[in-house]
Amino acid sequence: MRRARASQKGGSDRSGPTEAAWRAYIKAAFTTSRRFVLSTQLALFDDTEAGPSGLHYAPDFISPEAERELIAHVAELPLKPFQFGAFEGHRQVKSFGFRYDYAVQRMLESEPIPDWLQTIARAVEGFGQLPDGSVRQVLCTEYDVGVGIGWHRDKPHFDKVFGLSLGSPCKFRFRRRMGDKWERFTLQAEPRSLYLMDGEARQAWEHSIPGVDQRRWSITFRTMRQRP
Ligand SMILES: O=C(O)CCC(=O)C(=O)O
Repeated sequence: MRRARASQKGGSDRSGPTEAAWRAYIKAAFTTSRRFVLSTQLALFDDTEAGPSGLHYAPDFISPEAERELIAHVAELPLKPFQFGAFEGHRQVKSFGFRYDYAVQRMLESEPIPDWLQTIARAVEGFGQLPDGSVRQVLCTEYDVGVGIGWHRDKPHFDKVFGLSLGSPCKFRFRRRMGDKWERFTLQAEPRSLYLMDGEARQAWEHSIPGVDQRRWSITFRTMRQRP
């Protein structure tokens, strides 16, 4: 598996990297990841590996410094337990752009995607070879130790789903039914990595994350399939 590493140019002070330095990290990540995805689209998780088709993975998509910056932003958000109708999940979330309301079973507009997420959203779109602005929904999630997410497929309103892992690794598990058995695959999603679920990985396979060993944050970037 080829690796793409973001450069760590640019200074930082106690308040974090400057905007210019931050853009430099992302530009580096964008450039290397774009090359990465172009050169490995067919090789990564191809027939020689048992992974779902449409699953792409870029380790080290952002630098450790950019990771710290993003975690600091997410930690400042008014995170709330994930609401699943009458039930409450253990993970803490904040949605931007749109949010699916399980109580009314509809996609609702939510706060606009904030400025601090725009640069990374552009980099993610670059990775997916999508036009700027394709990412219309962003979900920031915090998983405390022992917290995970159950088996599911993302709502059909969404199309491509990208996930940036921050803070600690997780086992990103996939399963799909094959007759009376489950076909399974686990991606070890390292901190600072980005995954993309498209095609079968998105439509045919379910995914889940078992309880994490250390606190983990993720930022999920989604394009829309249909206007809600
Ligand atoms: O934390 C992640 O990377 C996955 C999040 C996820 O599957 C979801 O919010 O639907």
